[in-house]
Amino acid sequence: MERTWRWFGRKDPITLDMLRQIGVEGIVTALHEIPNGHVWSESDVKYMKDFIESHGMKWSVVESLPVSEQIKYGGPDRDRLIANYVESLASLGRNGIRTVCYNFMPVIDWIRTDLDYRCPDGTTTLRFDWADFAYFDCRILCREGAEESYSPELMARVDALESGMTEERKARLIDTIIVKTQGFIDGNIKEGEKAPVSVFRNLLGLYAGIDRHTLRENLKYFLDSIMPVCDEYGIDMCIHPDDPPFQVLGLPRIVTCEADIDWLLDAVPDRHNGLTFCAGSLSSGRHNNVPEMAARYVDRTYFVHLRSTDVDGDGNFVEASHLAGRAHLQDLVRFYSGCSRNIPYRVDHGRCMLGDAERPYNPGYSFLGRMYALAQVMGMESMVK
Ligand code: DNO
Repeated sequence: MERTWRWFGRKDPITLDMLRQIGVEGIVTALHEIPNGHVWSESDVKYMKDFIESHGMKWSVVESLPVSEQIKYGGPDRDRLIANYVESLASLGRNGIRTVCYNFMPVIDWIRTDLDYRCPDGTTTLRFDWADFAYFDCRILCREGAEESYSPELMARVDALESGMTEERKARLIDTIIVKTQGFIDGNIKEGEKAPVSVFRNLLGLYAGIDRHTLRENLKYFLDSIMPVCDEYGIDMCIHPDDPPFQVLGLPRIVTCEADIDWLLDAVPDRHNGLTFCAGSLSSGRHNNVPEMAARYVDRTYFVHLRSTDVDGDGNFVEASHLAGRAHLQDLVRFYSGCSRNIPYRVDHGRCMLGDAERPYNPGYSFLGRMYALAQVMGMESMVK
């Protein structure tokens, strides 16, 4: 396995020199300053690649080359945006960068409801709670028909939350769900947005009438259009599973389980249509058996995210230690280390610990917490070699 680390570019408070010291071999990054939908030129890609190489590492994986919403919902500008995407892939290909992670989640990328969940040992981690999420959906977003998406028991918990709800808590929920987790990954809503909820409502509106079937067709259309450039340069496209792997906010999500992944790999059988095996995202759906899925899809897996979760009886989940939880990272490390291909992996997310909270890190992307998790995974690797 190739040991990589997600680095957010020159603005990242974690420097490439620091990463070399902790055993990182490859960098996972993107040209974050280029707006979504614009072309990544060959020279911009080269500049970043040279910068990374001048620090003794390589640019191993692009995470992400973002897919514009219009491509996902099939808007009038989608062919132009796909042509731009193809051009960006060609720029990467000409620079020898051949692993690209992306996702096809409508409107909202990964979702959490608490970014500072306190663990018994004093560290903090990320959590998703259904009642908080349903509260956001039904009482803040006020999405039409939202209440029908939830069970009566869950709606009773939403009612119970109402009594203790303050304006400050509401603002924190909004910030957590649609701003803080989204802005830094080139999402739709940037930090500092004055009216995030109404921007978000408008975005949801774009998907009116787009069901699972149409979203799948749009994904196939996109992949069919980019496979020729991927074949030409040998680029592996690695879709990131939906996080969490279930339907939310009335939006279709189509990379949540084995049936979805089977469909995706069969619909576009070109071997450059592959997966980012995000153990953490998949583990937060109780329907997924992560080690079994790793084995089933290994031939089309070109990038691995190592992270784990604990899921309770109501489906709420919390990000677990990398040594625990339902992803069984020890089994995955043993399995991937035995593969003939040197698949890049990165430790995904980490606890906030030992002063991480005082630094301006993106949620989930602490330094000490991730370094600690990386050391745990390196320990696993050394035991199975
Ligand atoms: C969150 C990340 C995701 C991921 C994208 C890939 O921590 O795992 O934002 O990078 O979904 O496109």
